[in-house]
Amino acid sequence: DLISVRRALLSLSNKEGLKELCAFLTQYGCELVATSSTYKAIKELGFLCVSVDSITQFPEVLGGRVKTLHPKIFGGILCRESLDSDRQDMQTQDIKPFDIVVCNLYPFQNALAKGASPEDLIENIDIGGVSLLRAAAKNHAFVSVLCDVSDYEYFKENVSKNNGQTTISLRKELAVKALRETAAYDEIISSTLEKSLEIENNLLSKIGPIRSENIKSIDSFPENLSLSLVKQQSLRYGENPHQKASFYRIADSNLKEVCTLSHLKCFHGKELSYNNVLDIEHAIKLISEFKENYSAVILKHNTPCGVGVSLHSIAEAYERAFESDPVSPFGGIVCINSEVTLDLAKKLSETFLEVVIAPHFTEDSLALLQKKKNLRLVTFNPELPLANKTIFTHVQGGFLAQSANNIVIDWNKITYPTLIKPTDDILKALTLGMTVVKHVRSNAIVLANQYQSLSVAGGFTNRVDAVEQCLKKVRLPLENAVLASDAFFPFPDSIEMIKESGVKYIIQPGGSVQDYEVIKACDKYGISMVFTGCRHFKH
Ligand code: 93A
Repeated sequence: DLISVRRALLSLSNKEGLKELCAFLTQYGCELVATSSTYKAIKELGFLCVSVDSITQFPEVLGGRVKTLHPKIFGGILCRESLDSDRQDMQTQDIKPFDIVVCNLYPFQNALAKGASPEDLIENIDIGGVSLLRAAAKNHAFVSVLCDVSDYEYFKENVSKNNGQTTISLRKELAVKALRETAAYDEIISSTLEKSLEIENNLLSKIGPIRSENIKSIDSFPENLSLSLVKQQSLRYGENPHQKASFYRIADSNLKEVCTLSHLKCFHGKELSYNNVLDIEHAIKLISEFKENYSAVILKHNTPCGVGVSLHSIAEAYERAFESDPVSPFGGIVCINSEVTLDLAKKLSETFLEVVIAPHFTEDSLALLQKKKNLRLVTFNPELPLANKTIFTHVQGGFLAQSANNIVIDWNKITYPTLIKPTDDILKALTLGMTVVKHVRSNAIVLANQYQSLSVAGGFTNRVDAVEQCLKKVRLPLENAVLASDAFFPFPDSIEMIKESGVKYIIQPGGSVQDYEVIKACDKYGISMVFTGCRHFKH
């Protein structure tokens, strides 16, 4: 049941972690075979690699539509060396077996989120990659399949433990993951195409029912865990100086979770405190939702107080996050998804902050920020936090466990119940608002435009107060602003208030028995509302 890693096929749109993976595989003498841009990347990293076309003796054709679709490739993935007849075919047709397939698919979902044209979307439908994953999963008796960067570590750990061999249980697990990946991928593509056909037939303006089966989570949830805890480190004190505190790590290799403290590096400033750890974790979860080139979030007491995105610079993204509420960031923490530049460092220096978290810091930005002795500077790997699939909350004598709230807005499941439909720019604002509100304690309301949050209100025990506070706190103009709500409006009363403010767009889950009244109120005031079908309570 143990298979050596002798030959790997790599075909990757996302090349993160490639260097470490190639270094790992080649140390066991594994031959690397790759498709065009992956081949180039591997060579540039300094590893030996064989191109797919040199094996197939057939060039990549039709602008990349046909890269791997060839019997020498698929034969190598599907062959069973234990079968005489397969071995015979392999010999006569010169088919060499692959032991590993590493493939992540064309990023259809990203293209969709970025508003790609219908032609671009079509080109982002992966054919060969899906087949590679499916073939490797089918032949898991012999082949390991890696479809997700976040599984590389787990794979490497497992293979190291077994002296360069994969176990059948590892290959089975990876196969199931790959099949789920292709199923989810096809689901997105089919519903996107279905919807685009509907638009042509003008069938969209119906109120769709809000069904819980619209919300699918493909994450597996560990039903039976026996957890042991290991003390990782003592913390200076707890939430307040009179409370003692430590950090305990869950020692359960089956859980495969990323441990917050072990993947952060606090390299400057005071030691991390209990509150810092909580805030940092939350900040990283929030920033991970933003795929824009430059995104910045500011948090205070575990609550976002400003979020900004920019296509141009991280300084602009931060400025946008800051200007929406320049009072709250005092003593807050800032997390960004790109390098801290000198420009940004100058802006950060203007405010007293507790922590700055980023994937990197430029040298000149560090020279400036390190002048602040107490300011904690932390680096994190922006890819890792998404791997967390189970959330534990402590209660007296035990833990509550739940699968992570990994649902992102699925625009194919959105319904448009009001007369006016939002424009594309407004869809961006709706997405931003809904993404932020998901990270705010319930009841939560967020006002946003397409570049930034405009006001955040959370922790209210009724929705009317949340709406009222949110509107009251706004400092920037409400032009093209949208209002996002973490759960449905039970009554139309909030809509009356929203109308007074001039806000014309609402995003909310829907699903109230009073939805009809809420929709009627929106239509009466010319407000456009969309339903996501997905509630985001946060306790
Ligand atoms: O257009 S495809 O569906 N045709 C193929 O034969 C094929 N084989 C692999 N796309 C195909 N792939 C995909 O190409 C992989 O899933 C991966 O995302 C990408 C990597 O290609 P490259 O290494 O050239 O960037």
